[in-house]
Amino acid sequence: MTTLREYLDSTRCEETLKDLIELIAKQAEPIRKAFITNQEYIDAKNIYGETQIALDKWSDDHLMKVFKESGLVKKAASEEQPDVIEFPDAKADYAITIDPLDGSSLVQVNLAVGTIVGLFDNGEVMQEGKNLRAAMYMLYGPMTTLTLTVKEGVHIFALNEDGEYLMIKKDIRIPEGKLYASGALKKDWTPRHAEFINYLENEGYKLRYSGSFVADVHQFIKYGGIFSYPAFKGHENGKLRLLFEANPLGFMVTQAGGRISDGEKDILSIMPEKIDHRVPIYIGSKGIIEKMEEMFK
Ligand code: P6P
Repeated sequence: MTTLREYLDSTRCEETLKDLIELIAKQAEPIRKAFITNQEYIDAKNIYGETQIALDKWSDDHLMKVFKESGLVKKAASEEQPDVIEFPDAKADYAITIDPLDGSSLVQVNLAVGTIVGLFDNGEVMQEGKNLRAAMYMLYGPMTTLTLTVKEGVHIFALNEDGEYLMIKKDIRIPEGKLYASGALKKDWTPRHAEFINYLENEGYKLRYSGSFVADVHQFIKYGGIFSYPAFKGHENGKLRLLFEANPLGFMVTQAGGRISDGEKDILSIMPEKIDHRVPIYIGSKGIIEKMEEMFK
C-alpha cells in the first residue's frame, strides 16, 4: 500500500508543502491521545459564543505550537481564536485555516470528530476558498483517517499501528446518493429550505446527521447526497464558518466532483469579510446541489 510520503512524492507538490502536510497529519496521534483527559467544558467561550471544551483549546494550542516551530507557516487562522496569528520568522509562505477539533463535544459520547485544515501558499488566509493550494482533514473515528487533496484528486489514508498513513482509497468521486442532513431547528427553517427538505424526503433521501460537520460530509463523499446547515430564523448566514469549515471541505468535495453552495452560488468564490464570516451551507453531490439552486431561484 502507498504511504503518504510516497503519494506526495508522486505529485507536483513543493518539498515544503509535502513536509507541512506530513507534519500536520502526524498531529492526529497526540490529538487523539488527548481525548481521554480533556473532555470537560471549560469556563471559556469562542468568538461565536460557544462554550469551549478543554479539547478545543488543547488541540488549537498544540497545532499553533507545531506551526510556529515548523518555520513553514506565515499566518494561521483558527475557529478557536479571535484574530489571525502571524509567525514573522517563517521561512515559507504557507497560510493555514484550521478547525482544530470540529464536533469536539461529541468526543464524550464517542462519535467521530475531526481536524479540518485549509492550506494557502501565498501567505494570506483572508481569500476565496478557490485559491486553496491543498485541503485535508483527519477524522477520528473507528479508524484515524486522513482525507487529502493537493488538486490532483481526493485520496484517503488510514493510520496504521506503526503510525504510518497508508492509502486506502484513491481518486474519490462523489456519487449522486440519497442521503441528506440539515442543521438548525425545523421550526426555524425558511420556507424554501423546508420545501427543499420535503422534496428530498419525497424523493426517498434518508437522514444522516451526527452533529459533526466533517464526519457527516465524509460520509456523503463516500455515499453521495447533500449536507446542509441553512440560514434559519434570526441567522441569515447560518451557523458554520466560511474559513474553517465551508472552504476546506467545499474545496475537497469540489475536487471530488461535488459542489458547495450558499443556496445561490459557489461558496468557494466568496471573499471573506471577517475571520468569523458565517455562510449557509449546502454541500455534496453536484446534481442535487444544482437542483437545489434551481428550486431556490
Ligand atoms: P448543531 C459542531 O459544533 C458544528 O460546528 C459542526 O461540526 C456541526 O455540523 C454543527 O456545528 C452542529 O450544530 O446546531 O446541530 O449542534
